[in-house]
Amino acid sequence: MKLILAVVQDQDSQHLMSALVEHNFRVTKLATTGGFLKSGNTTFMIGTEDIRVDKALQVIRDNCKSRDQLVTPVSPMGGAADSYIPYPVEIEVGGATVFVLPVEQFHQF
Ligand code: 2BA
Repeated sequence: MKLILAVVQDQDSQHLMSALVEHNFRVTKLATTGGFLKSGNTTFMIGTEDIRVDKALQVIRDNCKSRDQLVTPVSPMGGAADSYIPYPVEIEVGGATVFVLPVEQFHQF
């Protein structure tokens, strides 16, 4: 058995949840916060048999898209802070960041 942890953008979370349930995956959805943007994202916990991991990855890939986002750096990189004019820079936030972990034991009491 594997545990899939997938960090996705909030905008994709409802579609992804529906698609996973439609494909008979058991899912837990967590409200999370990205360390870099310090804004909300969504993390899915999906426990599934090894043989179904590829299907889960496909459903995630099909329902999550990457987007460009403007970010204003908070402070200059080693320069003088008093003359610093913050310019927004564009970064690409990925469709999904996915970890696949082995599950040693699974219990439901
Ligand atoms: P955040 O940490 O808020 O990062 C959002 C986006 O900011 C990242 O998109 C990346 O494009 C950029 N970014 C992050 N750290 C950066 C840095 N040190 N320098 C420059 N740009 C940086 P993604 O890479 O697609 O990540 C989306 C979200 O997935 C992350 O939100 C975080 O919540 C999670 N994540 C990504 N990699 C992770 C990892 N190795 N471990 C745990 N969570 C991760």
